[in-house]
Amino acid sequence: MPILYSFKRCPYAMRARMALYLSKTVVELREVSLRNKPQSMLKISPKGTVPVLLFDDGRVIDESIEIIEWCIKEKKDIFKDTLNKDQELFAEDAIMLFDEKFKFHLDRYKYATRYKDVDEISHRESCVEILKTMEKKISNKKFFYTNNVNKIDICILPFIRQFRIANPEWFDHHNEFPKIQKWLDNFLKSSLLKDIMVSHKVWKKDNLAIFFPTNL
Ligand SMILES: N[C@@H](CCC(=O)N[C@@H](CS)C(=O)NCC(=O)O)C(=O)O
Repeated sequence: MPILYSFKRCPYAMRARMALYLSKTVVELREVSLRNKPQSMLKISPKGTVPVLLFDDGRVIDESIEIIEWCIKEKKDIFKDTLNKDQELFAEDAIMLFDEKFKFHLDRYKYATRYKDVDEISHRESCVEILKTMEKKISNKKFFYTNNVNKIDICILPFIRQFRIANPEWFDHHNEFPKIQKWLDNFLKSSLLKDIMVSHKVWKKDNLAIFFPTNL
């Protein structure tokens, strides 16, 4: 059985857990403290980020998108709906935009005190600009393009969730991206989110193994 080093609230680990969950891939879950990462994880992935997926044969995948790609390739049809070519291209660009730009501004908005001389409001505005471009493209379905979750949803929604958490009142009353608010709300109410956000104690070497997902 593969081992997943994970951190409950990390958006990258969340998207990897969603892909594993949707593909019904059972893993041994090792909850990590980011301040005290286990040596066994650093040995197989010295860059020290979660998620890290380790297979029985020693193969390691330590990028969240690659874990999702592995789930899609191995288990097929993990997403119920197929996007058209334009939607697929937009989804890929949007995922990159969130990984590269939105996350940068999100960190400086949400954790402004960790950085020197940052203006949290201007970083919040940069996030808003990105959300406004998404607002123009989103459908009226339950998720971004479809009624079932797709790759764009599991990749991006964990970041928007964090963006809201920085100031829920402000987010909920902001009026420039109503469809994005609804999109996030559908995700926050989903059993998918509930099932992948189960809390676990930080893993230690001699602990009993915890399996994820728990409800398969
Ligand atoms: N490109 C990586 C990014 C993963 C990442 O940055 N994860 C954060 C947690 S959200 C992390 O592990 N940071 C290391 C640290 O905080 O020490 C991926 O997609 O898997």
